[in-house]
Amino acid sequence: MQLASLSPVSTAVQFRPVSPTLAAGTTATHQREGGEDLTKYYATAQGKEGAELLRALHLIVRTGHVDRGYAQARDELFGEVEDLDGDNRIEDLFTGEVRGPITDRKNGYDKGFNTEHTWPQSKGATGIAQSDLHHLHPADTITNERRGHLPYGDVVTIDWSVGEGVHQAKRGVDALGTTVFEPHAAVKGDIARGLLYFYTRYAQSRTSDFTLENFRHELPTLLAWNKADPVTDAERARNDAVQKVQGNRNPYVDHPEFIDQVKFATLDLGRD
Ligand SMILES: [Ca+2]
Repeated sequence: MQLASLSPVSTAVQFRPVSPTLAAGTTATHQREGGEDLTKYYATAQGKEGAELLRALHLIVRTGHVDRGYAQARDELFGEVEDLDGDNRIEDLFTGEVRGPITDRKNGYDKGFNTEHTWPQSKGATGIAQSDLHHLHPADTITNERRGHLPYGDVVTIDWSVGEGVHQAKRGVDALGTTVFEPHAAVKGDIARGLLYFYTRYAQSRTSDFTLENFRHELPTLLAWNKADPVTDAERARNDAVQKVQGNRNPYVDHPEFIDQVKFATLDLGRD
């Protein structure tokens, strides 16, 4: 018997095991680093709903948010926030493919990853928003080019895809005839909660390029994706890690029920 035949194929595409999901609407009970209670962080949001809740959440997430610059933010992303178990292996946002060893932005690029802005830079992710890790993720460079600045959505007719089965990401036309991009299922809720955060953070303190062009089209899909892919412990841990470097949290990861209480579907989203 040749021992070589028993060696793992190092070039095979690798994925992490699926992590357990918590029920949608589950309230976070863990403590923030340093022991400060999440209840205190969200105190001014309690008892509010609709536009009033949205305003309260905007003020909460704006407070203490530090702009470290885009270069540092991406090093934090590749070196810390996306590698919480410290195994130096990073996931592609779109398919879940795992690559490594990656310890910073530079060797992330060497492995074919760059940084995906789920709210595109061309739609207003500039200034402090360009470096906001709540909506940034490592992604395969080629797949990221295919997504470009398309809205996210459910593809009905595929014109391009990568990966297979539950790990497939695809581009194509949605039920309304708009060209959209659809990532693998396990990340749909994460993207939705990140984009709902982005709207909450920036729609009321806009960058000069800010536009709702994508968000208006995406919103019904994001609300559905939030339900279909509930918050996981890994997503909560990521929220903690992002707070550690930039000073604010994603409320919709801590309290998914806020999404229902804001009533996004009937909200006046504001000017485009
Ligand atoms: Ca998920």
